[in-house]
Amino acid sequence: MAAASTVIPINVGHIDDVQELRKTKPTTVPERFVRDVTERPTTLDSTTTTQSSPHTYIPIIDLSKLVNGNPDDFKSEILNLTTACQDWGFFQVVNPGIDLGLLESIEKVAKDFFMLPLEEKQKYPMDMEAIQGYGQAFVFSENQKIDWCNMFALGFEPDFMKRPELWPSKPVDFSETLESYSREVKKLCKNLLKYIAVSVELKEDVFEEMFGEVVNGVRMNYYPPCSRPDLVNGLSPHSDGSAITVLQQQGKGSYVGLQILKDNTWVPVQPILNALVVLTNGKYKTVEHRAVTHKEKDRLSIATFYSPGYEIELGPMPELVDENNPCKYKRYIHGEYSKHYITNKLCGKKNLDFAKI
Ligand SMILES: O=C(O)CCC(=O)C(=O)O
Ligand SMILES: [Fe+2]
Repeated sequence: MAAASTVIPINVGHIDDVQELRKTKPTTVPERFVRDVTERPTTLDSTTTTQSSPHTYIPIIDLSKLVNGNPDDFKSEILNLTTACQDWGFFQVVNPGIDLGLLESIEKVAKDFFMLPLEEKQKYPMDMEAIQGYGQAFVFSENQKIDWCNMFALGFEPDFMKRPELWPSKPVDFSETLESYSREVKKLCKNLLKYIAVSVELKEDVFEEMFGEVVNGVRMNYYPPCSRPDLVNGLSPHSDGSAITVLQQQGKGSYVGLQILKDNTWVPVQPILNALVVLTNGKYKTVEHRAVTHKEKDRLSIATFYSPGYEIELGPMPELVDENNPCKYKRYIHGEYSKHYITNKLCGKKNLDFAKI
């Protein structure tokens, strides 16, 4: 999600809408979606792996223990947070302080939107420069392989990011639901950043002060079933360009589609509310992740990205740099990084090279 920038003429070639493909040619996967052997998803048996297996234990943070837990609970949950951010760059949040009904409503309006006829959705075409609207994003050439996914992305903040012409009139309660949802998720992001600051022994409002006028937006991803999930990517491996991402995965009737890379193994993540974290001079990790598809089932995910203002200069926090932890990242203006992020295809953690010394 980023501000519109100077127009770079690009030819992305013909992009099939994956939902239409699924409707009209359910057994066909066009060549443009078929990955080279090295890029194909490997661990596809994700439905059988659960968190009960110690190998795939994924950190869970109970936000209620941080917000109103007793001092012992608070301390132990901060320690959990530290481990989660250091070892994984990822955790699932339980008791996120968001009304369950709202989580269900946003899923419903998002799904209803994707189920509209193509002509209706195409009233809000993807602006590839800004990554807002409906369709495919992160495509930069006609030779580039594309993901088995439809996206619908919208910016909220700052004001100039909001593109009212891309907010759909159907379903009728879409905008209102998204407004309420994003307000609540923003509160969650602020809260998480506060506790992340505490976990690295910084002042709790350090990020809030640093971030200025935050950049905030949502991306809804819809993955229709695919006859050959072994050949395609739902969403290519990447790390997010935000400071923090809150990802809601479809709760019911779906499959385990999100995978995160841990010690060179793709680990499936059972759906709960997730958060992905970056930004502390390599002390805390950014996690590489991807989405895979399923032969019979579809899947929806809703990612909210929360970032510092574009004009803010970012760099390693001086408090986290010393002889033992030398500076690994340069200082840069966040808007420049954002532009770099959205003008390159999703490719593992390659976008981070921009910030490295
Ligand atoms: O569908 C998912 O679980 C992943 C979505 C994601 O990583 C993103 O939108 O950046
Ligand atoms: Fe992501």
